[in-house]
Amino acid sequence: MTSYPKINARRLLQRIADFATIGATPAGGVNRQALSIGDRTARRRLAELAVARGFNVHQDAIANLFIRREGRDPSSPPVLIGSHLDSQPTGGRFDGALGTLSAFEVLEALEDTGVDTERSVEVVSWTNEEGSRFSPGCMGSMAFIGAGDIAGWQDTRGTDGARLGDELAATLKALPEARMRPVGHAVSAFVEVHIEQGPVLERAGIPIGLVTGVQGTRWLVVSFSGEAAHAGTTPLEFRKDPMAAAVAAIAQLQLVVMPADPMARLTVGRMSVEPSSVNVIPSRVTFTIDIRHPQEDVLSSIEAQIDAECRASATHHMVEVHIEKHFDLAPGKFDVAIVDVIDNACERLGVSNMKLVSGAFHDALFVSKVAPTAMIFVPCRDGISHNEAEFVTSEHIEIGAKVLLETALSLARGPILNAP
Ligand code: HGY
Ligand code: MN
Ligand code: MN
Repeated sequence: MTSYPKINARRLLQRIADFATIGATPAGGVNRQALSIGDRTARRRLAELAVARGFNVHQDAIANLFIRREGRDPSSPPVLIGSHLDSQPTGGRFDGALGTLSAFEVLEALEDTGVDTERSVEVVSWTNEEGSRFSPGCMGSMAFIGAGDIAGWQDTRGTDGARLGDELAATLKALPEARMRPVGHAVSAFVEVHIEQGPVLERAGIPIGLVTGVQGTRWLVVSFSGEAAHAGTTPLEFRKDPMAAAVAAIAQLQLVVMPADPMARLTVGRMSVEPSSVNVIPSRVTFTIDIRHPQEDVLSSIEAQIDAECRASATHHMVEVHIEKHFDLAPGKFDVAIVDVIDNACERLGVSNMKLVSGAFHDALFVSKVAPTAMIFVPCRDGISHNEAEFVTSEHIEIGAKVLLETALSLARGPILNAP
């Protein structure tokens, strides 16, 4: 080892700017939805960078991408670091990409100084964290821990009508130099850097969040079915209008859920109307509901409220209602020992931090079921995310990567700062 490994901030910032051109949107964000051409291009770019540094590149049957730097003991489970490269349709350039590229920068910093770690260090880019094109989210990490259904997901249709199996095959094919590996392997620890996607760190003026856990998430798809009819000739008493039922149910839920509990989150993010003609009373209205809460029992009571309000509205408007659950992620806690390793890394670096629970779900929550896991948050401007205006300062990007490097060295049993 020539010198102590150091994050090359300029290189990392350049990488982030470079990846932001892949699927770039006119408003400065990215549209790199899972298994799309943009997602494949980003994976390809990362694999090319990895091969150029002599790292091993692997992918599995759900297209999770792994980049490995061998340790002294290749047989011991690697330290895994990383995040995701897929984005929302109008996503920011940092959500996922920051964690994945910071992890790759850690690997490069180790390689730059030839430092030896006992454990191998692997960078991962998880497939379909967002779930915006193909539901559910976190498909890659879910499959990795044996909680997914790769065969069952093959015929899933994306919001653009594409078949998941076809897109997945094309994605795997687009990276021939990535050696295939089985889905799921032993990991000694997993650490993910991510933007907070909320305002807490920025308001506190603290650069690092020690994420102790993640709140629960459920995704419901509600369909009201009525009777298509003429907009001009059908009086109120003859209408079986699913739009009237949907609007009434949503309005009622907005009144009773979040105002009653400041920790509750309820979002109707997507709606489709059939036949969607200006002068036809719809036959069917379908919409999604995303609910979040730190307590699982409260999530269940919110779900029961949704069921009751939708059924009451369906009865009142003489239509049918059908509710499906597409995602059910219980709240979870991260490993205290890994949180401590990150905390100690911050101390050695002289970086202040604070503990917090994540409002967003992350692949780390799934991985925490099979390996000691925790996350490192950095602030984002005004807490804005899932928005093209998402922004992180260069200073916070650098601090996040430095803490990740220090943490990875501890976990991989490499040298650590000011070691006695
Ligand atoms: O929706 C989420 O919480 C994550 O950011 N995909
Ligand atoms: Mn994310
Ligand atoms: Mn996201």
